[in-house]
Amino acid sequence: MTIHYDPETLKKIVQERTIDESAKPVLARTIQEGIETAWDRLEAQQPQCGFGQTGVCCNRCTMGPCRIDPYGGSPNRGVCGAGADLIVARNLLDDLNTGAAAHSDHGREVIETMLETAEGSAQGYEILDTKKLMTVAAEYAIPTNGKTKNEIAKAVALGMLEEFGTIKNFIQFTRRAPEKTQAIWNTTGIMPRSVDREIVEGMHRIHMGVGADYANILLHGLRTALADGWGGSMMATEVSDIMFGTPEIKESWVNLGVLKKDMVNIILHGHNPVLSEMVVEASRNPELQQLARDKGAQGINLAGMCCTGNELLMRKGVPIAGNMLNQELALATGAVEVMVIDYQCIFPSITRTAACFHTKIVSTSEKSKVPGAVHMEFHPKNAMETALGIVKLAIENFSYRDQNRVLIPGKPVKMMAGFSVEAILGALGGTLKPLIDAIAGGQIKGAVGMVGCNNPKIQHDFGHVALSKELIKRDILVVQTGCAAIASGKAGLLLPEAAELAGDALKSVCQALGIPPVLHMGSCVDCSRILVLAAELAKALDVGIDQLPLAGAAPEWMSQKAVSIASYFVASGVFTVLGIPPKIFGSANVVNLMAAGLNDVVGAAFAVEPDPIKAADLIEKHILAKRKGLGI
Ligand code: SF4
Ligand code: MSK
Repeated sequence: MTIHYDPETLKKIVQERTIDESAKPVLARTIQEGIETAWDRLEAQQPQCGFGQTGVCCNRCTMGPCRIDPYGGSPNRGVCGAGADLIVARNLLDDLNTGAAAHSDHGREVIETMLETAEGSAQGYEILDTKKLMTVAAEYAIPTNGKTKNEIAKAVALGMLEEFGTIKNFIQFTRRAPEKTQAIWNTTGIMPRSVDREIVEGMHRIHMGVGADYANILLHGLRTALADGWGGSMMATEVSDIMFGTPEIKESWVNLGVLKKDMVNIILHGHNPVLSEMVVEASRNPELQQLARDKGAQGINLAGMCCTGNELLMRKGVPIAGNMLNQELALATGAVEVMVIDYQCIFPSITRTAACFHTKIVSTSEKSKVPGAVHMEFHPKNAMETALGIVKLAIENFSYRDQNRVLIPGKPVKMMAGFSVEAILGALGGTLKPLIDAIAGGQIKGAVGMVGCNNPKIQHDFGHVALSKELIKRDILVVQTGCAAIASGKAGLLLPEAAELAGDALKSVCQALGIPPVLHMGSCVDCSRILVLAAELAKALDVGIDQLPLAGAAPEWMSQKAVSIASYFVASGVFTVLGIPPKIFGSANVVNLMAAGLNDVVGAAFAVEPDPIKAADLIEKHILAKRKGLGI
């Protein structure tokens, strides 16, 4: 069905929804052809529930659901007697738990794959980064003398799997934090004991009638978040590096223009790289390449989406089609044969979008099935077989593409990615000293870790791009992960030439090193790389992370994982500005604790500021105060 809009109205709607130039023509198509997207569904949800937005509805038990008047009127208690503070705090912990669980469960799967690889039962994998394997083995005090690579990898995997339910009461990677930061965690009682324990205890604490002290509940939230950042997520990053290689600086391409009209297009979407790494290998299979040519295609084209895309970009240089709000638009190009999904951030309605075209959605995880998808379940023991099967399915589906409906807009944008901590150290000549000198000398005023998603409540990519530009203009270096990094890539900020947009001081540093002023550090779990970098800086200066001129930002966040990430940033001592208000404004006490009280507990707190200029003001003020504290 074609819906007729006058060109000006259509242009205005598209303009309001996104700043992504490559997305605009496709977005216009979705509007004209009635292909539903998240923006349409957000509109259909208006007005959204004020109780939900302020966090004061509770549906935990069958005496409810209950809701509290967020303005202090009546009712002010649920049936059980819970007030706004408790209900808001429990809801927040619920979100945080879910996010920490998602990251950590992903981490566990990567570790299990390494275990099966080391035991020889995984198909097609090998241990690629022996250097990192040895480093991590040393941290876990695993003897390596006379041992084979696989024996060491097996011991590391078992050591890490033990961390999920350990009774030794600490997580090994928390020892990477500076002593002063660890001391804060010990004093406040938020040193995480094990990954699963904190998440399970968090679930326990939000059960009806388990405690009524909102602050106590939120402190446990910080402990759970630390178990994610310094536990589940960090293990996911480190083991992915060991298995698939630690990222090095490389160039690639980004936006919907990476799709190719004359090739079989396969999009890899989700978060866990274990299968998609195999799809990359499978796509090089000569027989499949020939089959693609036999079907009339020039070859097989892989493109990433969201964080599976970031993982493949960082290590393999696979181009990336877009971030979270690009997922439906990629399908609406009509050029995608198969979208492979693992889990997280995949719209549940993705198969409805695919059904508008010939595209097949291939689900691969037992825990993330979607009605209407072809399910090709991934297991390490048959990884290559599954990957070959997926690529073959895509090639066969190429025959069903209607080339007259293909709309691939514009040209892809070049970008630089692969800034692991190791790659950053490499660019600096093997030591952090040049970075520390640049910070001390004021050429770099400070650094911001910008993370998180897209959210149709904010013009797509605007939050990330506007804040990044504002920060670099003020000589503040930006490091990014997740959808934030993809947004910057599309806007051209991940290129050394973008240094022209930076302040003179930062510009000179970037030009001397040949790096962009915004560095792509990886996927959502790779926010742990930001923690490691911050820890190394703090250790070099013999201070806690909370004393550094650093900040965090999540301008367009939406997911529960983002709640966990922002919380482990703050719990680690990093002031963090959110562009979307969290669902806590029904409790003044919770807001006060999060925005101010935490400063006395962990040396950092949250702020909410959707306006990028004002957010940059807050961040700069914070960074200048921290510089003053350090006497620089
Ligand atoms: Fe209502 Fe209390 Fe049950 Fe929540 S736990 S639904 S506030 S009675
Ligand atoms: S993919 S969690 S939308 S960053 Fe990691 Fe993007 Fe947020 Fe998902």
